[in-house]
Amino acid sequence: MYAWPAPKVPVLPGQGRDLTVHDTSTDGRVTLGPGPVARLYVCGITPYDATHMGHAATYVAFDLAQRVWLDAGREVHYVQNVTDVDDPLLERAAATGVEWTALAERETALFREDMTALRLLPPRHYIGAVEAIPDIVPLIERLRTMGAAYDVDGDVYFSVDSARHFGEVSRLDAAAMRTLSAERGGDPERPGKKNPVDPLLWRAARPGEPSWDGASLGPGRPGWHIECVAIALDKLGMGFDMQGGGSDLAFPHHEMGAAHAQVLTGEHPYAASYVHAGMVAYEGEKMSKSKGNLVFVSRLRAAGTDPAAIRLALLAHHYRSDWEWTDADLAGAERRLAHWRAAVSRPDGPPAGAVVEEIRAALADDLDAPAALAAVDRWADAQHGAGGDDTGATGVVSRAVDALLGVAL
Ligand code: 5CA
Ligand code: ZN
Repeated sequence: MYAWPAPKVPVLPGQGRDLTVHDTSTDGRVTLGPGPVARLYVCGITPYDATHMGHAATYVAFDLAQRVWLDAGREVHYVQNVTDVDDPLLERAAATGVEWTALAERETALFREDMTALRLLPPRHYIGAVEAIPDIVPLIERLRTMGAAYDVDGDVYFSVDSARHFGEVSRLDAAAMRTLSAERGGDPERPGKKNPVDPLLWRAARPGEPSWDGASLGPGRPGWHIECVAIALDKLGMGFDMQGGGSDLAFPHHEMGAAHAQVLTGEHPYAASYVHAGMVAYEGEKMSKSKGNLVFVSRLRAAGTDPAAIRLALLAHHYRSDWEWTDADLAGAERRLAHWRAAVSRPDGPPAGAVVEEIRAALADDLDAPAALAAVDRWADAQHGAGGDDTGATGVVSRAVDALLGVAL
């Protein structure tokens, strides 16, 4: 499906750096040496409600990764999905009396607008679960032939015990996995399963639910994890550089995805790094569509908030930290944006070389956006007190803030 228009990314003088990130599977740092093309898969939305600050913060984090790679002279092959058929979407559609496809289309359209406003680089392939069904069915059939999948009353489950590396992504014990499985879309209590955390691959058609031809699987719809695996294997192949998403996806979603892919291909690893953004809370709890404690990007935009200020508010927190959104975040970002804009509008002052290198170094070091913002703050402070030598600095700084932080001054 169509993604959204790409913002221009200015090319900067000097040399960008290699990206080092924190990898969940090793709980350590990896420097990604992706060669000329960096391959990135970031899990997309389930489009049953508008983009909130938590989603936006997560997508901005992976946008920074791409900007570091681009600055280092690499090409980025970026893939994102849309979970446009799944239980929460169907439940919301039924509860609100909206046709489920109309709900998915409306919320996906709004997401595109939000991503465009926030100047996120679009994926090269933006693929819906429904679109991917013809690729998903043969993978499930293959897992079944291999003995890695089994039936429970017509539904098909993946056997996690068939995956040699199962557990390597989240490194959780069985009890923790079981608890999280129940909280995050699994059904550990269902009788007839080999392992309580075994995830659904194919859900047989139920009355009143949409279903598709599943060949030997019978009519039904795909499970969640196999959706992302089918898309990632088709578009990126095994061993891609980074699997990204919020920390709530480490288990079960990314764990199961890695397990499916490794059994299917006999290769390891699925991804060279599993990178997870912290959870954004609001009013004391994780911001979530199911809880309804939400601050929407689109609502702030409609109220006249500059999207650049929203982006700066998100960048002020390190992507791996859990934090709580407050109105003060936005007020602080608006002040910072005004300060930076005034600084680049003044006659040239201090040279730009140091600040560009500081932004580069901060982002290459596990996407440390707060450190990058602090570097620009220092430059802007100095600029306000400086004279009027024509050093060309303001142009270089505004291009660096645009290229590396995605903020247009
Ligand atoms: N469609 C699946 C992924 S395949 C899904 O998780 N969709 S989602 O709409 O629920 O979330 C989209 C992305 O936003 C995921 O990476 C998720 O981890 C992230 N996310 C959701 N809530 C928050 C939050 N409160 N803070 C930070 N990130 C969040
Ligand atoms: Zn996913």
